[in-house]
Formats: sequence, C-alpha cells, structure tokens
Amino acid sequence: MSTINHAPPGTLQWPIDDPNFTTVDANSLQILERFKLCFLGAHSVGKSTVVENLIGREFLPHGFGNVTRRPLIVQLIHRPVANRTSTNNASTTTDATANSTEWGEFLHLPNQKFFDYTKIRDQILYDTEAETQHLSDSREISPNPIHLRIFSPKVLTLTLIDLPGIPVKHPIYEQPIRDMLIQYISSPACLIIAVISALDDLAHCKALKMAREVDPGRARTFGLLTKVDLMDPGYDVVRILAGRIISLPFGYVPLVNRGIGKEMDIASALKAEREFFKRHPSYQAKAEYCGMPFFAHKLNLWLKLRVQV
Ligand SMILES: Nc1nc2c(ncn2[C@@H]2O[C@H](COP(=O)(O)OP(=O)(O)O)[C@@H](O)[C@H]2O)c(=O)[nH]1
Ligand SMILES: [Mg+2]
Repeated sequence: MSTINHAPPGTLQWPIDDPNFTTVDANSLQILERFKLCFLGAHSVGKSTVVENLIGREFLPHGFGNVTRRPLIVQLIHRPVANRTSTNNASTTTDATANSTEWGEFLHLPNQKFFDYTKIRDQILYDTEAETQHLSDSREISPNPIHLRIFSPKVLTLTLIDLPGIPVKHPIYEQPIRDMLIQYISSPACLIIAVISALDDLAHCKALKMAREVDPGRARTFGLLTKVDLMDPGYDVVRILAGRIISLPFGYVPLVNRGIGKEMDIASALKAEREFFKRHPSYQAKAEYCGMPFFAHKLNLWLKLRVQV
C-alpha cells in the first residue's frame, strides 16, 4: 500500500508540496478559482464544522437545530505574506496586530477588515438574525446569502459554500429552500460535498438523492460520514465505505468532528480524530483513509486533475 501524502491538517492547500503555488501557472489557477465546494446535508450533521476544519479556523456558528439559516459563501483568497497591502482600513488595530497576515471582509461591509475570527462569527450571527427576524418562524431560512472573503497566505483560492440544512417535515417552506439548494449544486463547477451523519440511514439520505438529480453520474459528488464516534458499540460504517449501500465513484470519508461539550481547538480535534481511527477495531487497518486530512487529500487530487485537463 502506498503512503498517502496527506494535506497538512486544517488547511486546504494545493499543491500539497507547494503551498506557495510557484509551480502552478496562471491559467491553472484561474481554472481552480472557478470551483465551488457546496456542503449539502440535513440540519446538524456537521457541515459548518467541516467547513471550519478545512479552512483551519473557527469562525462559524454551529450547534443543534437550524443554525445556518442563510447560505454563507466563503471566498478564500490566497495572499502571500510579502504582497500584503497596508491595513489602514482595519476595524481594530489591536486585532490587526495580533493577526496581521489574514483577515476577513464581508461584501456588505466594504472597507472593514476583520482580523479576529470570533468577530467574524458574531457578524454572521448578527446578519443571520437581521435577515430572518421578520420571518414568521424562527427556524426559517433566507435564501439571501452572506458573502465573506478570507485573505490568507494559508489558503487555496477557492470558494466554499456552507448551505442551510435540507428541510424536513416542514412542507410550507420546504420547496423554496429545496429549489435554492438545487440551484447552488447545479453548476458544473460545484463539487457537491454530501455531509451525512453516520447515525442516519444512508438508504434514505436526502443529500445523496438531491445530488443525484443534478449529478446523475456522481462525477462531482463526495460523501462525508460524520459522527462516527457517536455510533453504538458494535456498529460501524464499513459497509458504506465499501460502497455496498450507495456507491459513489469518489467514495466516502468517515470523520470524527468536535462534538458539543468537547471544547477543543481544531488541531486538538484533528489529533483526537486520528487517535480514534487508529484505535477503533473497524478502522485501524485503514486509518490513513479516514479523517479530515484524507478528505483534504482527496479534494486536492480531484482539483489537481481538473486543472491538468
Ligand atoms: N460527536 C460529534 N459531534 C459532531 C460531529 N460533527 C458535528 N458534531 C456536532 O454536531 C452539531 C452540529 O454541527 P454543525 O456543524 O453546526 O452542523 P450543520 O448544521 O450541518 O452545519 C455541533 O454541536 C457539532 O459539534 C462529529 O463528527 N462527532
Ligand atoms: Mg451549519
């Protein structure tokens, strides 16, 4: 078995061995910039947590119920440290000093740089509330997206879209939200990341059904199985990984994300995930094919193949 050259934990970088992209020509980078990763799945399966893990920064509200109630379009912009422009427009100099090489900007707040990720999270919460508070049901979703740009030397220039959960048992607003989600995942430049809880029945998975409508050949659909740590003893996702239930050409990656009540930073969570798969009798033989770094590696390969065609 060949050794896998994992992407560094918590980062979405390509090429893996060339974080400054010196070997990537401008044309390839332009192709890459077109791609959008759409995170599709039911409520609370872990979509926002996965987005944070990929970027390696904690800046999204998450938890139980409908937390993500507006699509969040996160445009990552690779910005080498040396080319950084001045931070004159910084909203707070203290944050800028603390974290001067990367920052966030919201499209609707021009000239405001957010150097503190907790303030980005507060702003997302504020904008979600402001947009949805007039709706009759607090669980309602607005199709009006929040646009956030993250400038960093550590990211690949790429767009990630954290979508609201697929609505269930709420027929009044189910159809418009469904239509909105379909619209996002229809673009051929969209990679559909179907996020599925390992506790749910895969045979009835709405995310995979919806993805099939727009990507019948499964040429741009990836499966992520979250909450593997919450399965009862004796249960595992091995049959799913083997493609015996619903097969996907790019397969599934099992994940153990940070859970509620387990306060830890992303690096510690990735370490705990690695330990989980290494120790678990069902996964230990193939532990290197499990977890967030393997998913980042798969994504990197997929993107690399696209820019080479
Ligand atoms: N134990 C455990 N908890 C998880 C996992 N993934 C997500 N969670 C928790 O599930 C809740 C919902 O996660 P969130 O990312 O907000 O889900 P979203 O609604 O799909 O965006 C949060 O409290 C997460 O900490 C996992 O793999 N294991
Ligand atoms: Mg969410």
